Amino acid sequence: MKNTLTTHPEAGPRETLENAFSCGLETAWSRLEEQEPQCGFGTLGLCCRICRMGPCRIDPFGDGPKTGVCGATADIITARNLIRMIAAGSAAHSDHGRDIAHSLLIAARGEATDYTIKDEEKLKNIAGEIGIEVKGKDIRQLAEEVAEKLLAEFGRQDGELLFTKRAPEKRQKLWREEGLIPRGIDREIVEIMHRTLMGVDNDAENLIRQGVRASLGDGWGGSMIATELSDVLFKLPQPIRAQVNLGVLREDEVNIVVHGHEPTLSEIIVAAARDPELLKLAEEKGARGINLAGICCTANEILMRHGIPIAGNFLQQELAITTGAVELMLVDVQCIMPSLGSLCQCFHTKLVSTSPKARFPFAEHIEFKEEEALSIGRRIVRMAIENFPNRKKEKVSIPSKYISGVVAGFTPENVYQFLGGKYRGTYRPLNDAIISGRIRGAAGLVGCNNAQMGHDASHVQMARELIRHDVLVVATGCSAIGLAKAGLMQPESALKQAGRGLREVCEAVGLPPVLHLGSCVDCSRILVTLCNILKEGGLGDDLSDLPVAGAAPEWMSEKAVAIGFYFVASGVQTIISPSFPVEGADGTLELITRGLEKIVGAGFEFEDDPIKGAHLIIKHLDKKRAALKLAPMMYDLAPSALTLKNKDVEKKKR
Ligand code: NFS
Ligand code: SF4
Repeated sequence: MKNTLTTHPEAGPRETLENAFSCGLETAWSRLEEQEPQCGFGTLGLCCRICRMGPCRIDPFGDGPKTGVCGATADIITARNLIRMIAAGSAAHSDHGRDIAHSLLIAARGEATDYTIKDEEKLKNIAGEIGIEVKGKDIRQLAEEVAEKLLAEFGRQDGELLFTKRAPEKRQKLWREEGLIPRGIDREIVEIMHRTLMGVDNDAENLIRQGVRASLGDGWGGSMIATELSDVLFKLPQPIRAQVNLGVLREDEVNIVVHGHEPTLSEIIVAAARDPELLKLAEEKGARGINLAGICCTANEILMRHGIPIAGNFLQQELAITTGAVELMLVDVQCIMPSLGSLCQCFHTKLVSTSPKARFPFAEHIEFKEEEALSIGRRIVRMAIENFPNRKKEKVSIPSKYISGVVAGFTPENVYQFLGGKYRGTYRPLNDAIISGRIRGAAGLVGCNNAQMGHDASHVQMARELIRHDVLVVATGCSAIGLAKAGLMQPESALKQAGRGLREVCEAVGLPPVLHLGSCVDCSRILVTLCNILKEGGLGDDLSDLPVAGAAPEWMSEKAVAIGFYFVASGVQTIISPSFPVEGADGTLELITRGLEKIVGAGFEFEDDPIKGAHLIIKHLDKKRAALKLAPMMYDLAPSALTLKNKDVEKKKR
């Protein structure tokens, strides 16, 4: 299978893949081969099936049709389809945020007694920030008021989303003047669906502007609410050591894999898996214990807060099952392949779906309700244990050597403590390191991996090239998992790969050069971190002044489109690969690259080569540094050795 070879040697468990193929099983890679060549019209974004006069397609090269039946041009078609992707992505993140807010609400009202408020300080901070009086209220009453007020953000009809106030004044003013401030999270998503209906908004720029507004409702709304309230309910993460990759599965234990996104479920499974009674049952069934591991972003949630090991990212979900060692995989929503159930048929693995929103072929459905959380969690864990004796030894193949250490659990709050020391949190040392040219700037690597591309290879190569050039990397989602698998979040080994300036700073403050900031909704932590850096001073007065950039180098989900857009709309230049499906329309392409830059001070760049992508970032950071008149980089890379560039440093050395 040709695509086997594209699996990144350090990140991807090739044996498991080969095991799957030798058993005649399908995976995303083999199904991709069957799909090839994939549709050229779709890749360029030139097809429309929004109404039933279609489907229509535009001929980009020959003398075929240049408009759809209704007269829609390539620009209109691509812009409509692109912002529909933003709507779907924002809807997913925001529905997640809504669910967390709802969980907090019923926990506060005493209707979901298995949840408690674990971070009272964060709750109080948020309450104060959104204008709720804290004094004299007990914690449950406060939680109820915060949950109600943030839940109202979803259905809000006008005004401005509360958390947009976290953005720098200048950015808020720009959004306001450009009509980009989201009024309500759901409202902007619904308006996309309205505007993209046949015969409504037929101006590519006007469409893209609405896409921007909805994406901001995700980043500074739904996703931010998800992150903030997850911290309140499940505690603010702290740096924690753990392990990643398929080697975390255990031959002698009951393996339960949680896959999906919402921590309301995975948190409960963590608790259930530690239940002494269930541990005893596992022993009785011949297992040495219960091993919980995660896939995708729910994995990041419980990694960040409990150090639960991660079995893999998006492209590894099928591989986890093909190890033959998973007793039960439970899923909730998002990024879950519909293939899992049939794959489980070849093994003893049970697939359990839990969300009323998401059912899957061959899955057993156990509906999750917060009101009965722990008893449902225990039922699922029990089911896994009882399935342990059904494991077929001859089918078990755990690629044990694929395992890496990781330090995860960074947040804007604790990075602040790290940098400033125990008693006085501050971003000063980071800003000073950027200003003096020890650190070039920062890059956020986010998003999925994609069977069309090498498994994690782009994430890993890009991150390595960046840290080599003294760029601090922060990562979330599947990108973070990919980087962790490649050992880049193990400070000891990662620091060796970092440039001298970055290494010096990281060693001094005790941070790794690649920081794990959490799940995909935790991209909102990146926004908050950037605001904090800006507030610290010396690096301009808007987010677009900062020497920072974003990248989604292997994206596949519509959620990544929404994330990319709210990064760009917040002033962060973003490198994307594969390209958004707009390349067949020059006008739309121009709009989301240079056009957006004129409006929000940042745009998209498409680059499939991760090294070239890294250098686009480096070039962008250098441009921002020059505009801020910052010192030249202290150490720059010569072909073979590090050379000193900054004259002051040279003097000092003498
Ligand atoms: Ni986000 Fe991509 Fe999914 Fe997480 Fe992974 S595929 S857009 S990174 S798990 S949400
Ligand atoms: Fe074709 Fe226009 Fe209908 Fe799209 S909306 S399918 S371009 S007729």
